[in-house]
Order: sequence, then structure tokens, then C-alpha cells
Amino acid sequence: MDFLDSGQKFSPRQDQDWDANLQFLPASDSKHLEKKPGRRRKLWIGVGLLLAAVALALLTGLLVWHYHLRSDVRVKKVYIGAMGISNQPFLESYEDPDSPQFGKLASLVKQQLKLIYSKNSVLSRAFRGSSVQAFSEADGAKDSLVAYYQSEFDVHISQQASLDEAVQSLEPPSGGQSGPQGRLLLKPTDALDVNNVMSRALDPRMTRKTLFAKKVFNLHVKDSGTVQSPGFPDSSYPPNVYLQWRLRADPDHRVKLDFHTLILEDDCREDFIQIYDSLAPIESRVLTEQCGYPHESLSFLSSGSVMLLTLVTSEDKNFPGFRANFSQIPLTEQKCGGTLTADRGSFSSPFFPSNYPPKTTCEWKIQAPKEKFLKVQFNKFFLGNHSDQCRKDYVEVNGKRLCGSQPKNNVITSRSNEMTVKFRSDSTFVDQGFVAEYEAFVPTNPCPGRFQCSNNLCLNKTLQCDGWNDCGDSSDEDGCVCEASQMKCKNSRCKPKFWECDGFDDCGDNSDEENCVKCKPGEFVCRNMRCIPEKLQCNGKDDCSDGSDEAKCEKALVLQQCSEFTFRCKNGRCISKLNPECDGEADCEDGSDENDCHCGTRPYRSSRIVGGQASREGEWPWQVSLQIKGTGHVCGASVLSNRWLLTAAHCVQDSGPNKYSDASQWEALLGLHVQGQISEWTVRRNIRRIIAHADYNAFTYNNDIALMELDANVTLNQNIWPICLPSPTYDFPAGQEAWITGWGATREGGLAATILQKAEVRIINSTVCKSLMNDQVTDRMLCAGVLKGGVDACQGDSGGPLSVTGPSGRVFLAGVVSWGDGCARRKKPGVYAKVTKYRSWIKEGSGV
Ligand code: 4AZ
Repeated sequence: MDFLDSGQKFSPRQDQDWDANLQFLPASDSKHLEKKPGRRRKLWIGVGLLLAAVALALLTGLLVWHYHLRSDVRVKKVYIGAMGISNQPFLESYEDPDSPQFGKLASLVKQQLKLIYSKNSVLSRAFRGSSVQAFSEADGAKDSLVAYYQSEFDVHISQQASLDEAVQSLEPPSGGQSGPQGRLLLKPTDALDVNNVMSRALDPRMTRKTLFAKKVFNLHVKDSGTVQSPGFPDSSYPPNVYLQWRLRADPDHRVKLDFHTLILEDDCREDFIQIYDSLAPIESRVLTEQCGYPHESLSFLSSGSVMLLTLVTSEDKNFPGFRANFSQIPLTEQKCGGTLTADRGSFSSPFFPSNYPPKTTCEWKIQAPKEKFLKVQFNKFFLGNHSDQCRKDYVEVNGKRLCGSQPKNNVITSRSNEMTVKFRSDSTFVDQGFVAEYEAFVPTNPCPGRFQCSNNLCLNKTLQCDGWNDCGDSSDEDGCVCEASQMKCKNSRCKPKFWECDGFDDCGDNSDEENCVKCKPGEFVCRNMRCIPEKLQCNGKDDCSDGSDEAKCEKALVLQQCSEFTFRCKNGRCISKLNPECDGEADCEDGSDENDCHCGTRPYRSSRIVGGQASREGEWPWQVSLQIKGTGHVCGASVLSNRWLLTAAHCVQDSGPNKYSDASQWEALLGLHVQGQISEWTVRRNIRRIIAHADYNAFTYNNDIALMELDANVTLNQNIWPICLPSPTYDFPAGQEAWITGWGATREGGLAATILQKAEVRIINSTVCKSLMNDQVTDRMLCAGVLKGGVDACQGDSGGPLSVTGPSGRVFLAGVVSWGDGCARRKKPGVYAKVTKYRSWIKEGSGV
């Protein structure tokens, strides 16, 4: 966040040097710019305005004429294509563009293209020339190859669409296979047997004038190896480059590309990588486009023996880049589909959790004994996006198509003992795919010994009426008899009483939030507790005088005055929007709410410490293990930048002979998942400096917060990434879900965890918490937990993060694990240092 000055977060390189070629236009007559006092000023203004209007009309006319009527406004259009040639065997020398064989075949291809274009009046008029970039074997066809080319056309600006249409008309109808019928019967006697042509306009980002370095790397995948962006990992990738890595596997093999690291600028218009199922960057063969710090497991497979990886970068904001491992696997290795006859089992899309390959079809037939029905549940389901109405990649279960992403509790049941599941991917854009579990059941008893949700999911009976929506459709919380400590929602669900009026819709019908405040019906309750007419909400005026009536509206309002609830932009002005920082929308006039937002993201899509469960590697990349050298793990901490960590002050207090305040005693392990197992992602650093809060009180635990400076910067990677710091006015409302993580004890007085644990808790209302904790909770503390007990931070988790996901998916540091009355006791939440109270202290100490 950068509501203050810029800090020492990972700073992408931003060279500020002025371009030597830049010149500023001089004022045509500087005297005219001088202010001339005089009696006839008004008249001059009138004349001036008239002249300006005439000039504007002239300019508009000129522009219309320039772009629409002049015959010489022409544009250059570049198309990238592939051509199947069935009467030419692939020779090894074709891999070398400087070989005579390459040259000979390239010239035949160029002739052929010219001939093809000559048969179309639009193309023949506009065609300027072609070049051949590469050849590859044609998959599965002997004596055949594919030529990759680039053709340039020159057309009048108004003719661009006709040119696109004419180029498209050369392709066989969509879905049409190459073959004798698809042949272009145009060949001159000695020419090529062309069976397929496909081309697409070149992505304009690749024709940016500033791209000065273009380079192609040819790699043979037979010997596995790595590709990486120039300078990785020691320096950022260079600006303004367009790089291509052409990967070729042996015949009848696929190329497999697994990303080890990928960290680029967040904006795909500037820096990005693309992967193609082709040797040329043909848009209709793109498998993925990535920028920023992707959230997926990045592993890609080609449909045939070639793959292309491209990197395009812009002038500024250059990041560490990427490293990926390449290898080849036989085409025959993909065995998907088949007949499944067991009573229960699982199956997945090919190569899961890697992305599935393009152009793939699989079919599973599930057969159960005659008296049983079948159900299938998708535990993971990522098949692109839903916008194409499941025409591209999809799963079809008993004739019903699914695509996009699906919730885990989606269960599909068949009313017979047979089920067919089909999977299909088209030639572009791949995704991670799915994992499915199936089960045969007796129709009269679908969930033996378990609870059956309305959506057919079967759950452990203990999860029924526990206040949590485990089914996904809340049916496990319907029709429950509420305990004395619970309230009954209008929809008959039971929720803990202290969730009433906590600003969070726990019931699902908002009935726990009704009748909470003393405002009259039809009035809106401001955060400062004023009542205003409901209709004044989102009217673009600050009617509450604290911005809260404009806080959840589409447009952020710049306020006349700031309050304890409003975000302060870098320019000093405050805006009404609640929690605007790093939410993906620039709300401040100066855009400063989106400054320094390279934080709080993690590489994996996320699917309980005490009551916790093991986390996935890389799920909490800001989690740090603070260790006393020679002893081992003592406390947790959070990564704030490539140099600074945040922990608890009580972790760094001397205790008898243990000099915990001495930086040289400590070491920090970043990117650690399992204690004692150092992975390639783990970085160990000594501590240069510890800054414990000067007002830390060892009796009350007030101000239990400390900064640690590493002795050397770390290169951020997919398992080491900073968490976002909330601004002082960031709101973490009571009832909001939060996550605690650490290697601390898994029960009060118990042993520490080996694998990093995670547990979901909720932010607890401070008044409720004060009363539960005998008034020992100050305004600089935050409570979170599960009041029925069983889930909590414990010894060894101290200093670690309380992570809350913000509106755009970025994770914010709400608290630092501090203290509690034992661990996971009923009605005894965990207490955390409230990070919003220390935002300026952190900035002063670390610059972050
Ligand atoms: C500890 O000793 C500790 N239940 C941390 C958190 C909590 C209790 C103890 C909260 O580090």
C-alpha cells in the first residue's frame, strides 16, 4: 500500500531516464501566451472562442477526410500462419534456417502462398510478401510437414475487415479436417501438396515499435533442460524484448513445459508470456497467456511434437521473470477414459494437476450393479471460462455439459446404473482440468451412516447443525433445534448468538443483522451511528459525514474531509470507498490506492495449528519460520518485502539465559513448508536488525509487534511473497473469515507441527471479546477464533499472520499472533496485534 511514501517492497525496475529523442513542442509565439490587460478583453475572448470553434470544426473535418476519404491512408497487416504440406518428408536440415534445403523449400512455400493469394481479388491486391520462419513434422502423417510463415499485406484503412475475411476464407470450414477434400487445388506442376492453411493477424503487442530486441532460440526437447528469461534469477528481465523459444520433441512425442517460477509485471498489455501449440505465434493455437504472479500450477503439454514460448516486455516495471523445465513424453502415454466398474473410484483429466493438452477427447463409462445408481462429484474443476457456453472445452455427464469452474459440492446423480463422462478440449487455451470421484449407491439409502445434503453430497453427521455451511447449499444447517447459546434465523438455521448484529450476514437471509440498530425503518445506519434516509445512499454526496453511505457504491467519492473510516490517498484527499486498496480499481484521483500492490497473491488456487489442517506448499508464501540457531523453530513471522519481516515483540524478549533480543541468535526460513525439509524454494537468512515496538508491555501484551530486517534481500519466488499491509482505516468487520497459519502446537501443551498448518477462524466483535477475555483486550488488539472452541493459534504460532482475503482476492495482514487464554478453549478466542494500528510505525521502521 502506498498511502504514505513509496517503501522498500519488491520494487520493479523503473528507469526514469528521459529518452534522449524526446523533444517538447515549442509554443508557436510565446508572446501570445502572455496575459494582456486591456479594456476590450471580453471582446477578445469572444473572438478567441469563435476562432477556436472554427479551428475545432476544421480539425474534425480534416480527421474525417484523412481517415475515410483519402485514398492513401494505408495500413500494413501481418498474418502468421501454418500450412500443411503432404508430399514433403521432414528433413533434419529443415531445422536450420540457414541450410540450402530450408531455403529451397521456403521459396516453394512462398511461391505457393503467392499463388493462393492470387486467386482472391482482395488478397492479390494487398499482398506484399511472405517469409518462412520454420518447418516441423506433421503429427501422425508420414512424408508430411508443416511450414510456418508470415505474410504481409498493405490495405486501405477501411479494407482491414475484408482482408481478415479473405484470409479466413482460405481455411477449411471449422471442424473440417485436412485431407484430400480440404486440399487447395492450386498447385503448379512442381509445387507442394498443400492440405491446410491457417493464419491469424499478428497480435499488435508484438508489433510495438519499441520492441527493439527480437530473438529466437531453437531447442531440442529430447534432452530435458530449462529455459529462463534473460538475467534470471539475479536480475530483472530486459525491457522491450520479444523473445521466442521454439521447442521440438522427437516424432510422436509431446513437449512438456513445467514452470518453476513465473513473476512478471501484473499488466498483460505490457509484459507477458504466451505458449503456443505450434512453432509460430498463431493466435488460434495459443494455449495460455500469463503475466503477474499466476495462481495456477503452470505445466503445459503440446498436442504434437512442437511448442512455442514467447516473452514480450515493455519499457518499465521489469520483474524477476521465469524459469521452466522442458521434457518430452510419448504421445501414447495419455490413456484417458475407459470403463470403470468398481463401486467407487476416481478419475481425472489427462495429466492432472498439469494442464490438459489441447485437442483431446476422453470418455469414461461407469457401470454399477443393476440395483444401484451412480453419483459423481468434481473435487477440482477448472475448464477455462464459461463465456463460450461450453463449446470449447467441456465435461459432459449424461449429456449435460459443464465448463468454467465448478464448486466442489457439485454432485451429479444418475437414475440408472450407468453413467458416461466425456471430456473434450479444443485447439486453444488449456486449463488445469478436473478430478472426479464416483460412487455407486442403493437408491433407498444414498448416504449410509452419513448425512445427505439436498445437493446429494454425503457428510459426516457431526457436521450437521454446527453453524457452518458444509453442504454448500446450507441444507446441513436447515431445520436444526437451536441450543441456548444460539439464535434462530428466519430461515430456521441456528447461529451463535454473538454473531447477531456483527455486520455480517451469517444466516444467509440477513435476519441476524435485522433490527440491530436504533435507526427507524427506511433509514441507513452510518458507521458513525448517525441515521440518514436510505435513499441518500450512493447519491454521490457524503450524507453521513464519514463517507460510509458512499462506501459500498460503484463509484468512489472524493470527500471534503477525512475520517477514521476513510482511505487517504497519496495526494492527501480521502475517498468514500471501503477498503479500496489493491482491489484492482483505481479509486483515488491519483490512483494511489493501487500503488505497491505486488502483494498478497499466491501461486495456487486454494482449495486447521489447533483444529487445523496441513496447508499446500506455496499456499501461504508470506509465512516465515523464525528459528534460534541450533535450536529450531520458535516463532512465526510474515514477509513484508524482500528485506523485512513482521513478528511479535514477545518473540524477541530475553528470557533468562536466552538472548532472544539479539539478532545474531536468529535465522529466518522463508518459503518453508515442512520443518527440517529445505526445498529449492526455501531461503535461509540471518537477521541484521530487530526493531521491537518501544511501547511493548510484557504484562499486558499491548503493542506486541516487532520488525526484523534480513541481512540480505531475498529473490521472491512462488513460495516467498509479501502479504499486503492494510491502511490504518482498513475495515476487518466482525464475522469476517480469516486464516491462521503456523508450525505451533497442535493442542494446548502439545507438540509442534511439522507441516505448515492452516485454520479458518472469524474476526470477533471487540466488545464481545473484551467481555470474554476479562477486559484484557485493548484497542490495539484484534480477536479471532471459533467460539465453540477447537480451532486456534497456539504456542509456536506467535508472530505469525492472521490473513484475510480482500475484495480482489489479495490477502491482507489483519493481525500478528500474540496471546490467548490457553489454546482453542471454548469462548476464548485468540488475540492478535491489530496491524492497522501500526501502519505508520511499520513504515517508519522499515520503509515498507
Ligand atoms: C503462544 O504461547 C500462544 N490461543 C500463541 C497464541 C495463543 C496462545 C498461546 C492463542 O505463543
